[in-house]
Order: sequence, then structure tokens, then C-alpha cells
Amino acid sequence: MTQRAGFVALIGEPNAGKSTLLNRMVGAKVSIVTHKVQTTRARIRGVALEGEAQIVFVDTPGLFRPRRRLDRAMVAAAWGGAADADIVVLLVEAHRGRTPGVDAIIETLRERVAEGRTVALAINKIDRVKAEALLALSADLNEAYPFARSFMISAERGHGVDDLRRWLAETLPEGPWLYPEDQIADLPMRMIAAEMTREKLTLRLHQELPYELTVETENWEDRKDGSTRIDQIVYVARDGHKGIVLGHKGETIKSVSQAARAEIAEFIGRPVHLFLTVKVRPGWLDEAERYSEMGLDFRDGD
Ligand SMILES: Nc1nc2c(ncn2[C@@H]2O[C@H](COP(=O)(O)OP(=O)(O)OP(=O)(O)O)[C@@H](O)[C@H]2O)c(=O)[nH]1
Ligand SMILES: [Mg+2]
Repeated sequence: MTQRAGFVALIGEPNAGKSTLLNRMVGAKVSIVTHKVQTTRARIRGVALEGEAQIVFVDTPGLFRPRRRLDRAMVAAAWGGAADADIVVLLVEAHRGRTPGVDAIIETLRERVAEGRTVALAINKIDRVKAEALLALSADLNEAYPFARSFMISAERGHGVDDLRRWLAETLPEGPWLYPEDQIADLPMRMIAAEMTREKLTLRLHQELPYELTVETENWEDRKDGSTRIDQIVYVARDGHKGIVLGHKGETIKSVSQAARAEIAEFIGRPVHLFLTVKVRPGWLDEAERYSEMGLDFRDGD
């Protein structure tokens, strides 16, 4: 059989379930997931195999109307992912339907991406609605845009995901595989580890979560005894945010650190010693280095 390989970009509004779908396709948690919008900040590649095809999924930040510099960099990264892909899959939330945000994405798809590129629709979270509503939504969206195929899935529960994977595998171009057979992610381990800590912070901080927060892995040391020491910095923009992240008597940062350590240790298969430091850095949202650490372009996207 001939080998096939290529890139499949997952795009959609914030919270559509793109990262959940990527993780399910890859079979490991490569990209962080929370119930909050704007969780993913950069392009994250995860690799899945289906028969003779290697499908490289590209998770992207949610698409919305950006205002701040970080927003603009995120949205630019998402459209960049779509522009580079062989196939684009637009995720739409079943229970929210055709929102103005979805229409805006379709508009941009038409203007910037569509030419010669295969675009499919995946209505996600079908576990949240009645089946009757799905057909009408699918028809409506297909009227707005000529999707090559439409799928109805639940990324969380797995419904319809095998069909989507099979179709992607047979639709990708013929060609040699792009990654070694056993590789599942294309993101430096230090970045995955920082993302895991950011996820735990996001889950723990609820409404108090500062938007102006980022996590970087500063030091990574694989020790002779088989364990790994990891030092990370949590950057916040204001003094008040430092207290929020630390929590009463340091309880918040302690529980975040424990949860992140366990997840990183499981991922790398080694015991981990994780040290978190919180730093107040008022201008970090305008520092080029912070963006490159996140895998984003500092230059303003359009
Ligand atoms: N009920 C239900 N919830 C889902 C499904 N897929 C994802 N979710 C939930 O939707 C929320 C958002 O999921 P993510 O995968 O982080 O969404 P995303 O599109 O990557 O979001 P951003 O990175 O912020 O753009 C999480 O709480 C998921 O558990 C699904 O099929 N059904
Ligand atoms: Mg995401």
C-alpha cells in the first residue's frame, strides 16, 4: 500500500473542542484542555497513524476578534496553521450552532484559505443536543460554505471520530511519512511541561485567573538517579496577581505544583521534582522573548 501523509489543521471558535479532538486522535494528552476559552495559545502538532497514513494534526488557538497583542499573535498563529495544512477541519459546537463568530471564520476561510484546499466540517459536542437539530445545523452550515465533507462528532466521548480519522487518512496526499513512527508530538518537552502547569493553574484559579499569565520552563535536568528536576517561572503582570497565584499560605501554588508534577512525570515516565517561582513582570505581554517561548510570532499579525 502507498504511504500517505500530511497536515490537518483543526480550527474553530475558542472552546470548540479542538485540543480535545487532537488528544483523542493522538491517543495521548499533547495539548492542554480546560472549560475556559482561549486555552491554547500556539500551534501544537500531534501525530496519529491510520493504516498507511500518518496524519499530523495541528491544534490551533481559537479564532475570535483579537484586540490585544497576545490575542493577535494567537489568531495569526491559527490562520497560519490553516494556511499550511493539506486539510482544514472547522469545528463548530453543536449546541451553539452558527454563531456570528462561526460566520466570521467562514468569511475568512473563503478569502484566505479555501483556494485548492480541502475544508471539512466537524460539528462537535453532539452529546449535548438532540439528533434532529444536527441535520438542520449541518444543512445551514453547508449552505454557508461548500464543505468537502461534514461529520458529527463528540471529541470527548469519541462518537464519529473514527469515521473522521479514516476519511482524513484516505484524503491526504500520497507521500512518505513526515515523522518517525513512534513520535506523537512535535513540541519541545519543556514547552509541554510548561503547558501542563498552565493548565493546572487555569483549572485551579477559576474566575480569578489573570489573563496576563504565562509559564516558562527555565531549567530541565535529567539526573543520574533517573529523576528529572524542572524549574519553571510563572510570569504575572501585577503584584496583586502574584498573591492570587500563590494563594493563602501558598496553598494554591502548592496544589498546582503537585498536580502538574504528577502529569509531567506520567508523560515522561520518570519521577519529577518541580519547582515553581512566581515573578511579577509588568511588561511581559510586550516582550518578544515571552512570545518566542510560547511559540508565537511577536510581530503583529493582521
Ligand atoms: N460535552 C462535550 N464537551 C466537550 C467535547 N469536546 C470538548 N469538550 C469540552 O469543551 C471544553 C473546551 O475544550 P478544548 O478542547 O479545550 O477546546 P479548544 O477548542 O481547544 O479551546 P481553545 O484552546 O480555548 O480555543 C472542555 O471543557 C472540553 O472538555 C464534546 O464532544 N462534548
Ligand atoms: Mg485548545
